[in-house]
Amino acid sequence: MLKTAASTEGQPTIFDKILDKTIPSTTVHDDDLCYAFADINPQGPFHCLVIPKNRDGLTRLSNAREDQKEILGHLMYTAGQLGKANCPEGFRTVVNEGVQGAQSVYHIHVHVIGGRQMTWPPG
Ligand code: DGP
Repeated sequence: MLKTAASTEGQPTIFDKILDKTIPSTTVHDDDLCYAFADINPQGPFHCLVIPKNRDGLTRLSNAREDQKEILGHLMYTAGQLGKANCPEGFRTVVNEGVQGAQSVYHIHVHVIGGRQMTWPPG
């Protein structure tokens, strides 16, 4: 199913509520810069989302500013570490972007999915 861009892009997101604990989540990782939690709709035995604690306009990958390279690197590094720890046989990292990229939450996040054999191409 095609997802549509949220008309509220740039407004507080459901992930802000997860960060401020208004909405409960299952913690996978927590550090000064990012938070990782179990996806509510897992696409594999392991599926978490890695998000920046300070979104700072980073709604989607294409919005990233040059001064956000460090946080982007931290999100990807953390995704790799979580994948390695939880999916030793391999895993997939995904950043959905925009309408055709099937992004539904406009608060940048890296999916880490594993624990099963992936196929290619993705849907
Ligand atoms: P995307 O389509 O790339 O924007 O992925 C958004 C993901 O967020 C999707 O896999 C489901 C997940 N998600 C949405 N709402 C919640 C929630 O309230 N809690 C949790 N844990 N995950 C959520």
